[in-house]
Amino acid sequence: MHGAIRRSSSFNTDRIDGIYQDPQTSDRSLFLHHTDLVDGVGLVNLLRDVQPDEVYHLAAQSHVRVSFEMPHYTGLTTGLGTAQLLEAIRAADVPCRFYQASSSEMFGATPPPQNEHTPFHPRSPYGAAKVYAYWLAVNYREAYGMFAVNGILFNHESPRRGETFVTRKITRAVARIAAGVQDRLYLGNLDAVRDWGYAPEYVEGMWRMLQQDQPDDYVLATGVPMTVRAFAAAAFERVGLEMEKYLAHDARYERPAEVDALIGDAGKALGTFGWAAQVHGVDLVHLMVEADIKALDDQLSGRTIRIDR
Ligand code: G4F
Repeated sequence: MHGAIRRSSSFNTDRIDGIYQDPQTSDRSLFLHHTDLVDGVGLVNLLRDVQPDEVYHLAAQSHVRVSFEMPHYTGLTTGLGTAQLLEAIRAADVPCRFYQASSSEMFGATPPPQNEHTPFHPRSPYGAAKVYAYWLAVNYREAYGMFAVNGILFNHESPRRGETFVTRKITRAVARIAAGVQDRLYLGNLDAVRDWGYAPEYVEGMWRMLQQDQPDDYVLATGVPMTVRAFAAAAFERVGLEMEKYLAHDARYERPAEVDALIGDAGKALGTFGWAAQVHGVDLVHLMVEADIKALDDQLSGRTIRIDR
């Protein structure tokens, strides 16, 4: 397996600690390569060297709020970066299957339930860039016969979720408040409804999409709605604390335009390759809170060792 990572002056592989292998490891099965979506020639060279069977295009500026602050950069990476990668595959002449990480953010203002036939109405520069990338994948399928697939994934979470997305921000804060190392949790809009699933199940769904005989587009979702407020309440409830004592509002976390409700219908994925989400709602909240309690406990007791690489 080969992975592409951006160069950083500090270590940036901690979220793949579980599978990371040092370059000196014999029988290595994971190879990481520095690259970037804006480096078109580098992508061509990498694809030519690696000759992948499958390419999972997950790279993006993926934070919706940040996309309002950096609309041009978001368009360059999330949108045009997809064009770079698709062209690089053609230039390297690699007959691979291509997965495009499309997003439920593309549905934006269109009311739920959302499925593969729902019109797009993005509400952020990020959503608009993803719509462009979605149609590019469809276009390369139709124009060049590429095995290009759009996975339209609703929010998928896990203990590895980045700390600035709302689920992890909440579960991490709850663990810290319970341990007495944080006083308050500041959030924006509590009324937004999301369809939160468990990321490992979604990754399996992505792989299944690329194992089909024909390329197509699929929604992955739980179909179970939950507000940000209900997610936070379940997290505080898990540690026996009253949410109202610790939760505060900060308008900085609100967006100029909000996506009010995302609730997916994954019936096509179920009918085609038997995929259905198992983990959602309060079970997902508790799983993430418990992981953050353990991570904090390891950190506070000095058991966490930063791995140098
Ligand atoms: O966790 P979020 O930032 O995720 P969002 O905007 O739904 O986007 C995520 O899911 C998409 C799939 O639908 C992906 F394409 C995208 O890359 C990303 O992974 O925010 C969820 C909701 C929003 O309505 C937001 O307004 O939570 C609300 N919220 C309230 N307070 C907050 C906060 N979001 C964040 N990040 N931080 C807050 O303090």
